[in-house]
Amino acid sequence: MGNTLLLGRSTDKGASYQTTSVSSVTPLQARPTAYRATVYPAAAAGADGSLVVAWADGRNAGHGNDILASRSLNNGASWSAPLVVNSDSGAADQLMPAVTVGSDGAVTVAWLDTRNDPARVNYDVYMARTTPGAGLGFSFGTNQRVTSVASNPNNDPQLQGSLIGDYFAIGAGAGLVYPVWTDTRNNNEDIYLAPVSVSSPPNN
Ligand SMILES: [Ca+2]
Ligand SMILES: [Ca+2]
Repeated sequence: MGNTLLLGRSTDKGASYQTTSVSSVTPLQARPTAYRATVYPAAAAGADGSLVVAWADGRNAGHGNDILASRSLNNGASWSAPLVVNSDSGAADQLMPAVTVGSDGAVTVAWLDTRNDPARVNYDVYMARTTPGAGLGFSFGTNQRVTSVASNPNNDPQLQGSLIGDYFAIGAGAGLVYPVWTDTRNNNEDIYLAPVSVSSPPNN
C-alpha cells in the first residue's frame, strides 16, 4: 500500500499545475513522542531552476524516522533516487525537514533530531548542505548541530506536548543560512532562529 509524494509545478502563475511523482513515501515509524508529525514534505527551487524536496520517512527499519531528499534538474520530469540526509547510525528520529537552495545552487536541509537523547524525546536542530553545482549526483556533507540546548517537546504547558509547531523553516542569504524552529528551553514554546555561516562553500 504505497504512498507517493507528488510535486505540482506551474508555469502560468498558478492557473494550472503539472504534477510529477517525486518518490514513494513510507509512513513514519512509531516514536516515543506525542506531538503531531507526519512525513511533512518541504520543497524549494533554485535560481538555476533546480528543484529539491525533503521529507521525513519511516522506510529504514532500525534507524527510526529519517530525512530523505530528492532533486530534479529538468523541471520535475525526473527525480534523483532519494538520499538519506541524516548521517547518524542509531535509531533516532529525524522529523520536520526544511529546505532551501542558495543562489549558488547549494541545497541546505535543517530538521528536528533526537540523536543526542537515548530516549529519543529531546530534540536538537541539525542541518546539512550539498556542494554547489553537484548536479543530480548531489550528496550532503557533515551533519551540523545548530542548537546549543536541546528541547523537551513536553515543555508545552498549554498543549501538553501535542503540538510543537508542525513545520520548521529555513532561508538562505549571502554566506548564511537561517534555520527557524520551535524551541522549549524556556519551558514553553518559543520561535528561535540561528544564522549559520556557510562560507565554505560560499552561498552567495
Ligand atoms: Ca533516524
Ligand atoms: Ca513562548
